[in-house]
Amino acid sequence: SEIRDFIKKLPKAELHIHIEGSLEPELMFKLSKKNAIEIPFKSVEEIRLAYKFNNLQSFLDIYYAGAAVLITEEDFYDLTWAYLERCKENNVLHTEVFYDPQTHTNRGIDFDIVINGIHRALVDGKNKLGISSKLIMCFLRHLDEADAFTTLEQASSHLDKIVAVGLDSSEIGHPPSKFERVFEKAQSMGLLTVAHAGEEGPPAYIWEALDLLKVSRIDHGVRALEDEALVTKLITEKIPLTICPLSNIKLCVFKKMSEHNYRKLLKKGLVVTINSDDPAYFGGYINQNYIETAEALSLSKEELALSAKNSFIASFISDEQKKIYC
Ligand code: ES4
Ligand code: ZN
Repeated sequence: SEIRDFIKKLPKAELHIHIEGSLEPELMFKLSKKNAIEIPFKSVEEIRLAYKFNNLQSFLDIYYAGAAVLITEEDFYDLTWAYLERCKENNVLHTEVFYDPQTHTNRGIDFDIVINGIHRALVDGKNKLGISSKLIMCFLRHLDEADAFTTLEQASSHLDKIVAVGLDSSEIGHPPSKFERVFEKAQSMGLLTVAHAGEEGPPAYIWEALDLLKVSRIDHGVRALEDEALVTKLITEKIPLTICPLSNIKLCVFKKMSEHNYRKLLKKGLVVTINSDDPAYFGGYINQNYIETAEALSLSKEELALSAKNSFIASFISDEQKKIYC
């Protein structure tokens, strides 16, 4: 259709993608055999059929189990390279990639193996595909502060490869305040900060991310609409939200796409962006997210173009680069 063609041709930046969430069943199956890691599935089809979630936690349990097939630097390279090829297909010119070191270090994989494999693919992505990128290291919020400090320490010899720290995993019960001191340390090391907040958790968690963690962006943030003063702050201070529509449907944050508040947020003047989150698990890469959102909410071409423009504005590229893209 016309709107699909428009979306496919639109130059986009992606700002909310977990690299472990781009692990397609085919690669998961292949790596499970190569590395002799047992997964509770007998075929690629069986893996896909298991992707039915009630909430964030029911997804995370499967996501962490899947990530266990990643062992060598080459595995992390191949995972990242496969995602970059999808970027090319989706006309993503710039991507800011999350990864979760603790998912790997806590099962005995060396911190350096993970970051070196991902980083090498990102460098090749720039040289061979022309896709620019940044890497964001996320802390798993269900783990404790000390574990996050250890992870930050491990990152200290790789600061040239990381632009920011983030906060992900199980939101409810693990408020941003739990990581105030870790984020303060990260900032003292020259890193920017972002955090998942207001996906399942209350607006109070978005306030904490802003006031305590000093974030440049809120990941998800769809529950901000429940708090009028918060919406005013996000608009006035131009704090971007990285929204993941298909993720929100698959994890039952909204019952169906026609009930998603994306258009309402956009119309209020928030700097909202459309992203894929965990595309191998949630039914599509960034274009699929744009298409399904556009169709369900009747987004106009202008609204789609604004969403794509927002993605560059909200990115961590230099102002010089932004002038070229916007
Ligand atoms: C995630 Cl959708 C989502 N929310 C929180 N943490 C995550 N890690 C990977 N996907
Ligand atoms: Zn996410």
